[in-house]
Amino acid sequence: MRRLICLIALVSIPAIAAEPCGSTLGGASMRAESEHYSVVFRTVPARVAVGRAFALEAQVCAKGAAPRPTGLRVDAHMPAHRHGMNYRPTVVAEEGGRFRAEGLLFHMPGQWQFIFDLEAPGANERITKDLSLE
Ligand SMILES: [Cu+2]
Repeated sequence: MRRLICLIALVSIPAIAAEPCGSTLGGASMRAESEHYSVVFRTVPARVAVGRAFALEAQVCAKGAAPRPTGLRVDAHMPAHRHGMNYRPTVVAEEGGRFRAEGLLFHMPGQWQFIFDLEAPGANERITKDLSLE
């Protein structure tokens, strides 16, 4: 039951800015796309290290007339190994349409994949982005 509660730790995403997606994020960022949404994000610190907790700052933008997303879940896994992280990140909405996920930790080197699950009226979407960790 505890796990279930963590899985649905959704946050509401504030108004989406008209500027280019990710413009409210400082510094280098990664970008991932789905049919209706873009996610621009960066890790804090910028360089992810094995066994070190990190955070993720991101902005979600709707494309065209896509409805504004109402919730977001952040996770990561290693597709080739069929396992996730040992920790469940928490997601907090911030100003300017940004959000911050805390408590990510990649416990082994290899090919990881970030997962952004967006809840939106009528259509949930999953956006993924690979990250290779040495
Ligand atoms: Cu693994």
